Amino acid sequence: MLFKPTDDNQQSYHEQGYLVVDKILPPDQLPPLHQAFDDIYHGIFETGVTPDEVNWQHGTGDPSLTRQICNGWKANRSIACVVLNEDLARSIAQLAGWSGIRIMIDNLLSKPPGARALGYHQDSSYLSWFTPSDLISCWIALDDTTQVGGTLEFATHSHQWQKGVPVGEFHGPDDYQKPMQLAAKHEGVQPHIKYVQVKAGGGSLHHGWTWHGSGANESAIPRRALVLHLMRSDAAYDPDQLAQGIGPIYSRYKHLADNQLDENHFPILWHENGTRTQAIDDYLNPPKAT
Ligand SMILES: O=C(O)CCC(=O)C(=O)O
Repeated sequence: MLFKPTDDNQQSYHEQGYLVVDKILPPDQLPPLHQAFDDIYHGIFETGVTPDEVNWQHGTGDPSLTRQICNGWKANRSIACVVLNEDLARSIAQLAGWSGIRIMIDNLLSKPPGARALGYHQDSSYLSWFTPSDLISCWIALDDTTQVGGTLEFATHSHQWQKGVPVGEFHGPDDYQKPMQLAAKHEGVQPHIKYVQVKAGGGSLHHGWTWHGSGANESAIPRRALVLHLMRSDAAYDPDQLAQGIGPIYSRYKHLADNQLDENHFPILWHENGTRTQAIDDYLNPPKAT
């Protein structure tokens, strides 16, 4: 992994609510990830485990939508090698200023030429069923990205705006910026938009309350991205949120007797005291069949 945050990066991330990074992954890691995306969207799950959310498959998925799979790391080891990577996790934790970090969910997003937009949103308005509810996301471009190609975009400083509730459509809305424009109006500010335009292997990191979304892909090349949504290593289920209902997918991993997050589903990727989830390395390097 190539990304090592500097003090300036940290300051910029906390001020703006995001950081754009030229190089997160080396080029030789891209072809296995492209293959993994292809396999997963064709229903080929290398490990035999189905991802937690399969929102698009070849043959049945709406071709005009951006394709989405959640927790591809459970299905494919090329994805897992990035999502569970300790060096990357350490760098992300250092950027956030955390002493330990765990994966909450990954997202495999694929927006082929002609595919529609993804609506602006704040991740934490969907993903705050844990406490402390701090969230950081790492978005890794697997193709060169451009504004016309529907790259990720951020409203600068918007992590300091009001914490909203989910509004509008995520997949293929007519006016993808509308929820953010309304939020900006409520703040009394004119939004300043930053487009993440990087070479494949670059990307960005953003705060859980930063408004972001992406336009339609009006270019001739695909726009694939691997996204890691991460929480602090000391996060646990929030009983108040559980009582309100957090949906069937992530509540099913709740222990009967306590609120601890199960490390099989939410592994600790790095901690300054060395307590990375032990099973990760066996999972990434299974014994060879004889
Ligand atoms: O890739 C996109 O267009 C949206 C990504 C996103 O919502 C996220 O990284 O949280």
